[in-house]
Amino acid sequence: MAKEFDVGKALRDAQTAEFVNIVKEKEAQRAAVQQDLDQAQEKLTEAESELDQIKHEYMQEHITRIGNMVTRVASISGNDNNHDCVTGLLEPLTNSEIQDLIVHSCQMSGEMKRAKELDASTCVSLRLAGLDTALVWTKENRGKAELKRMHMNVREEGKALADRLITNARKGEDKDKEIFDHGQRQNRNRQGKKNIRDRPGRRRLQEVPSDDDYLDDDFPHDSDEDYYDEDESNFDAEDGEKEESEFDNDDNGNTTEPNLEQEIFERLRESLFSQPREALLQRSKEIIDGIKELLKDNKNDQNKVGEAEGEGEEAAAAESETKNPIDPAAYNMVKATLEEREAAIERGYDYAISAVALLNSLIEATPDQDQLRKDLLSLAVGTIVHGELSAVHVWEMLQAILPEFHENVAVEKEKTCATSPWVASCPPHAIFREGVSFPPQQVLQAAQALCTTPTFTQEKAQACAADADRELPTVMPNGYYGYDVVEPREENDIFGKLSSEWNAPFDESIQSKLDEMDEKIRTLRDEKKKIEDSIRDIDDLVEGAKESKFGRDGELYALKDQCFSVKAGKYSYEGCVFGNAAQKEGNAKSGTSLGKWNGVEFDEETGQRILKWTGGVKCWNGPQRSATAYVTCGAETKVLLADEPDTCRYVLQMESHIACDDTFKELHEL
Ligand code: MAN
Repeated sequence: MAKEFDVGKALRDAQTAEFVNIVKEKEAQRAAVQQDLDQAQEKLTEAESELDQIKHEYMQEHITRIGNMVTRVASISGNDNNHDCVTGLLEPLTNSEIQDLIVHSCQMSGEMKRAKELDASTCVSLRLAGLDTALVWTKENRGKAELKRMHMNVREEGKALADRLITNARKGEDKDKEIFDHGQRQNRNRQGKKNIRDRPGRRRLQEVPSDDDYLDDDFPHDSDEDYYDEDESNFDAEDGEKEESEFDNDDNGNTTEPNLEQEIFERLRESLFSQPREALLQRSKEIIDGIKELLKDNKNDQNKVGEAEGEGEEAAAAESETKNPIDPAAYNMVKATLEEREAAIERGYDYAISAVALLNSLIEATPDQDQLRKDLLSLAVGTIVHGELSAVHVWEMLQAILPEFHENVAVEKEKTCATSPWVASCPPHAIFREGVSFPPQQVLQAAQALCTTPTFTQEKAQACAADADRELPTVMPNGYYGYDVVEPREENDIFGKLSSEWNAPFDESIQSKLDEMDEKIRTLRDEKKKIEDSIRDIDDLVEGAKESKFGRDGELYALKDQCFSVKAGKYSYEGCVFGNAAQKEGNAKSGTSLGKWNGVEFDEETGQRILKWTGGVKCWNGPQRSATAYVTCGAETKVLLADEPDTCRYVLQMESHIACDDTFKELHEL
């Protein structure tokens, strides 16, 4: 024992002396490392503000550029000689006409396939247009939203806006998830429609012809109520219903509180622009019901034929052969096409309702009339650009919005399968506002091109042929009931050209500067983190030494992160100093955790060091596993024995030089 003690004590003395030096050294380093940290922080702050500056400049440049473009496009005094750019598009319009243009632009872009893919029920193009002019809206709720005018020079606002603009410029519009999440997804239309159709005395826009003027008299107005019954029952299963119900009619059938959204919707669907949409929805319902019925009958007939053949009753078979054969595939195709158009129209309404809500909040928040006018111009151009609308779309909208054109539209009294409110506007003509010809030349030219496209009129004829005698159509051409499926503009469209200028490719020098700064900041952050880690190590050591974390004399420091193990029965037990303890079966690499390091204690009576691990894997019907090692003096560090005196409580017997101190010497009278 004396020999073991001497060897152990010599090693222990050397190591504890070394520990004192290490602690001193680290303590001395502390100030210098702190300085490194301060410097790293300074560099990082500098780089971050440099990055902010670049972003800020980009933002300012972007917003100024967009502002100039809007002025050029909107004003009549623009450069007329350049046929590649639209000018005079908005100045002749009143504020409310511009608002209508924005709303219907949203409606049209909502009807596009892209809107379906985005799955947003907020007018994405209007919100993107807002970003381009420092306007941001809060989430919409029940037809309301709040406008936030971002002040570029208020630090956080400017930063947020710049980041959004740059994200969009880098990744393209489809990536701005935040915007898409700003709408509600409660299938408001279905619910709204049901309520609206039930409600007596609905409000009308004055200049709009009534349904009765517009729609074919054969339409079943009276059965309107059950128009959406099917959807109603679907809706029951969806989560939006409860939320919506407080605005529903109460038990007596009285409307308790007006639903703003519903009102907006009501006005929208009665606008002249929505008339072909409403007409198609009505006719579509009729056709889909008819097709369902027809296909059902047809199936029954076929079954009868089957039975008849089976039973050999030739008379019955012969009878059903005399009926007109029908083509279920064709009818199913018509049905699918109509359902697609219905869904598109509903999405369009979603977008348009959103646009009204956003514009209402803009008007509310902008008492300054000059500012409001400026905002409306930017938003109108931006919504058309971001919404992928074409010159023909703009022309169509203007036909519905400007009273001067209503005469054309109203001429079409006899509403048929081939009716389009815009068809009567061919050939397109200009009007005069404040002595200026309107709409701009390029828009008129696009309309002219459409009017002279043979398919434009041919399609209508085809649609009418299909609808002859009000039988169920077997083809569903575009333009049926005046509704043209809304497709994104072609690239060579005048607004396509505007769009490529608007969404100018992210300047390469800015792009590379941003990338460079990002990389620099990343490196600086890594450096800073490394310094922080080393400060934490120093503090752990210095503080740990003071708190005897490494034993009374720091003797445990030399064993830091070393593991010791022993075999006992079918298990082996392992304890790591400042690490974990585990029980392993056979030669398994991993095993059952017996706990994490929980410190060292000194037993005055025995002179032993007590190492503790706690919080191991929970024992079935018992405590969490834990391990305790009793270390007594020995020349070599090793585990002698392991035992489980109580279930899941493990005890190790160890020897190590760390326990070869004066207490041990005295106790054993060495
Ligand atoms: C395992 C081992 C034993 C322990 C039992 C408790 O078999 O960890 O040491 O006693 O579980 O169920």
